[in-house]
Amino acid sequence: MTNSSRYRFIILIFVSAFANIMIAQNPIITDQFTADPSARVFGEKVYLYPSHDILANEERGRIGWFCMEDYHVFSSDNLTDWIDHGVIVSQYNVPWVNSASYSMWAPDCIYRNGKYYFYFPARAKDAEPRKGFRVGVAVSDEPYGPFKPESEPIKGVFGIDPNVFIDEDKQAYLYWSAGKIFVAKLKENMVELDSEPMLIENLPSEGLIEGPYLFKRNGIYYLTYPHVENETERLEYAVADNPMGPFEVTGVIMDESPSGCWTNHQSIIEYNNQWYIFYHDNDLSPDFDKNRSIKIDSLFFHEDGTIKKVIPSLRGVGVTDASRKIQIDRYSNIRDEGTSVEFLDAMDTFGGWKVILEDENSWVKYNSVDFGAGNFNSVHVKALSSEGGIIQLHLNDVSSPVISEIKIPAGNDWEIINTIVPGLKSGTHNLIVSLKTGSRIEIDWINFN
Ligand code: FUB
Repeated sequence: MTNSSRYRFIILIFVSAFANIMIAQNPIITDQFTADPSARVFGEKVYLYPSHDILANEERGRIGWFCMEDYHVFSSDNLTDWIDHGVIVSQYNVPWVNSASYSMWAPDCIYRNGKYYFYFPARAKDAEPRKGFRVGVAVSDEPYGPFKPESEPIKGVFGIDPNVFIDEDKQAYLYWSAGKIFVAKLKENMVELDSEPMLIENLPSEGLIEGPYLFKRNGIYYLTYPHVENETERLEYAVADNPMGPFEVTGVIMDESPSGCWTNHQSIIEYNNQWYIFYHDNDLSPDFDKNRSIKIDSLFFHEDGTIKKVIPSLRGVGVTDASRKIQIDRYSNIRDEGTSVEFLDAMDTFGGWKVILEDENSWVKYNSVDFGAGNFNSVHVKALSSEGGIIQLHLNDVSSPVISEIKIPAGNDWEIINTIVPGLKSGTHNLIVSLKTGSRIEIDWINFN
């Protein structure tokens, strides 16, 4: 171990003692359901403030509907390793919230004058059942808390999905939705409106619109929002040269999910000179779309400032260290025939997925694996094959030379197979796994040593 890797290892152990670390591609949080991601760059890190879906039952919430009792915050400095800092606000510690409403929907957070302001919707104590969403604020000295909730919701705001934007002239704006999108100025104290709520006009008049998220790039204000144009939500945007409009509907950022997940909800940030979109789908709960999971993909602009449509990926973003478990079921590309992805255990989806190679010549590609200085000389593969077979590894492309052949023994249990790989290259490469012989090989992960 070099001094710097020893130092990183010690830090990792130290942080692990206080928070839960996840290493994941898409979805990025795999030990709980998360939705409505609001990502923010604070200092050197990205902080993620999502909703926290749980499953309603006889004792909590409304069966078959959204059920959320609290919020966690997550942080990362590489968009791959996420630290869960735990619960920051819950329905049990906000004085004005109905603590049996399980209605803590999409939040947001922003920094101003040394404080972090966390905005969240919830049903108020005095509201009619299933109605009465208000928006509250909790304040902290740090992005990960502790957050202290204000005793009352923001006066004049009735609705969900708060989003806050502070312009270069320091004026803050609060956006929220109530079937349509509204905006008002915020006072410098960030907890009171400084103007009457205004309906944002010129957005689609048919179909629910919610989840506003505004960002600015090159002087253009982009108002992004989920909208039901057809049967489920897709992500769209409108642009303006003023944060309060008038906005002009400009395009679709992401089509409806083929999974059928009825909602989607986005945030868009620039981090280390790359733009990213955070959104959600129901990857970990394919049969129930109120238990969702957050994903990230890169976002690009055309020369004229319009947004290129994002095709959701499983691979997500970031570079994966070759020594980590490379989850090739989160592939960047796959041969259509003779390949499939299934949960390792359909009864416990938090356990993740496996890839199955069934046809000779079937392959799966996982991009951006970092082999460092080229000091790796063996590979571990966790695999299962009742009849056994041989898989091949290639770097960069499936037509590139085979760097290793790995014999998977016949058996009915998962095995970790270790194979020497001499002369592994340094640097960052795509990793391709192909089937040479065998009728069905299941692979959980691969890593290099
Ligand atoms: O998470 C509950 C609601 O679903 C959010 O507030 C909406 O934006 C939609 O994602």
